[in-house]
Amino acid sequence: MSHHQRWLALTAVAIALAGLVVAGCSGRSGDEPSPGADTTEGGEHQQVFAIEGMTCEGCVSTVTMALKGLPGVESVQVSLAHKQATVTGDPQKVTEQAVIAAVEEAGYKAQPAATGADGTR
Ligand SMILES: [Cu+2]
Repeated sequence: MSHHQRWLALTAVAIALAGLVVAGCSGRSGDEPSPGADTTEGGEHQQVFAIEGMTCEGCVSTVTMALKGLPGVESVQVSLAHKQATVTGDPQKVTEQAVIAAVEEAGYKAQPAATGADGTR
């Protein structure tokens, strides 16, 4: 075993760690989404929110993680191109306020998007 190999291995680890830190552009490691204990049947509902402030895929995953951590949320679809987040879950638990608060806590802005033809803004 040469000293060179060990040094190279350590360097590789350091680079990998640095890469992980850079990947989360806002520097926040999202909370692990707690596996929901109760799954409501037939209560699925989609809500669409306009998200402000996202600039890269790192932002997308930050917002996604923040929303997935909310109680009642089943799935989250965040689009950087459309600046939108689609949240699927139990409408009784996933309130607009909860979603907006979670997005703001992650460092972005959210507001309910008009999904119908009437785009009041
Ligand atoms: Cu970003």
